[in-house]
Amino acid sequence: MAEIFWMNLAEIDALTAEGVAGAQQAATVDAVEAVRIQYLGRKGLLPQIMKGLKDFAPAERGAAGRSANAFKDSITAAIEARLLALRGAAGAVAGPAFDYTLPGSWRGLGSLHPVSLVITDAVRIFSRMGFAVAEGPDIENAYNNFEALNTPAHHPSLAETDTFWLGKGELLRTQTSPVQIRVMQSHPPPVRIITPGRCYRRDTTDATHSASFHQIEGLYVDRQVSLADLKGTLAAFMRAMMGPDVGVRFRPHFFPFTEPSVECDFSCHVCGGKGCRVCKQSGWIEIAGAGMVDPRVFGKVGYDAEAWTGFAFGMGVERIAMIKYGIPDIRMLYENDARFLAQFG
Ligand code: 2U9
Repeated sequence: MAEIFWMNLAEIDALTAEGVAGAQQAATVDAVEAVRIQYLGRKGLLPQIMKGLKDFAPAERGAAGRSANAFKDSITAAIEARLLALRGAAGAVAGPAFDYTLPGSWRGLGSLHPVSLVITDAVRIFSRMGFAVAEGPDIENAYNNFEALNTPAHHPSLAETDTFWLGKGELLRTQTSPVQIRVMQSHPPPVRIITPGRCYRRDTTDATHSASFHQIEGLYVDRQVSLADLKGTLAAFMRAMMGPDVGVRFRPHFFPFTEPSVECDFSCHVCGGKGCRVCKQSGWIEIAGAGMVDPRVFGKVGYDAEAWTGFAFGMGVERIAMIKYGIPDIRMLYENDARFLAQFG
C-alpha cells in the first residue's frame, strides 16, 4: 500500500481527484472494490491523511480537515455511483427477460359481507318507501333500552343471564329500539326511520345464536298510521328482499313495546310453500316481529298518544342472510374465511 511521507493541501486534493477518476473508470465491481480499499480502506490513504492532519501548521489545519472530508465524501460518492451504474448495466444485459406487456397479478376485489349485503338491500328498499336511517350508541342506559320501551325491571330480558351489564346502569344494547327512543326524544312527529345496528345478548353461541348480532328495526309515527300500513309495508319489504312471489302472513304475538303485536312469516322461497327441509315442512319461515307502538311508549318520549299512532318492527340481519343465501350456521358469518366470503362478490 502506498504511503504518504509528506503531505500538503494540494496533495490531498490531487489524491481526491485521482480516487474519483479511479472509481469512475473502474470497469468491474471488483475494480471498484479495489479503489475503495486503496483510498478508503482501513490500511488505505484515508487513515493516513487523518493521521497527518496533526502535522499541519495550526493556521492550515482547518483547511486540511475540510480537504480530508472532501477526499472521503467525493470518493465515496464516486464509488456508489459507479457501483449503481455497473450493477444496472449488468442487470440489463444478464438479468432475466422481462415482458412489460404482461398483465399484473390480480389481487382480487373484496366483496360486501353477507350481513352488509342484507343491510344495504334493506336500506335501499326502505328508503324507497320514505324511511331514513338512524344510528345510536352500542352502549346504552337501562332507561332507553328497557324502561322507555315499557319493559318492566322484573322482565327476564334484564337478567344478568340475558344482558351484558356494564355497571352504573349502562349496558350493551340488546336491541336497536333505544335508537328510536333517542330519535323520538329529540324530534317531534312524524317519524319514519329504520335503525340497522349491532346488538348484544348473553346467548351461548350455537348454529343459530351469537352473543353479538345485527338487527334492523323500523318505526313509523304519523297521524292515523294503522295495522294495515304495517302489513303493507312489511309485505312490500319481504317481496323486495326474498322475491316477488313470496306470500306474507301475520300471527298474533306479544311484545312489551307494541300492542297489538304480531310475528311475520313469508312463504318458503325454496319450495314455494309446499313444505321442505328449509321451512321444516311448514311452508312458512318466520322473519320479523312487529306491532303498533304501545301508547305507554309514546308517553315516555312525550308524544301525544291521542294524536299520533305508529307501527314498529324488528328483524335479525344474520337470520335473513342465512335464509336468503342458504347459510347453515351463523358462525360462518364471523369466521371471515375468504373462500366463504368470496361467494358473495
Ligand atoms: C319503539 C317501539 C317499538 C321493535 C320491534 C320486534 C317487534 C321484534 C325481534 C326480531 C328478531 C328482535 O332480532 S330479534 O330477536 N324484534 O320482534 N321489534 S317490534 O319495536 C319497537 C321499537 C322501538 C320505540
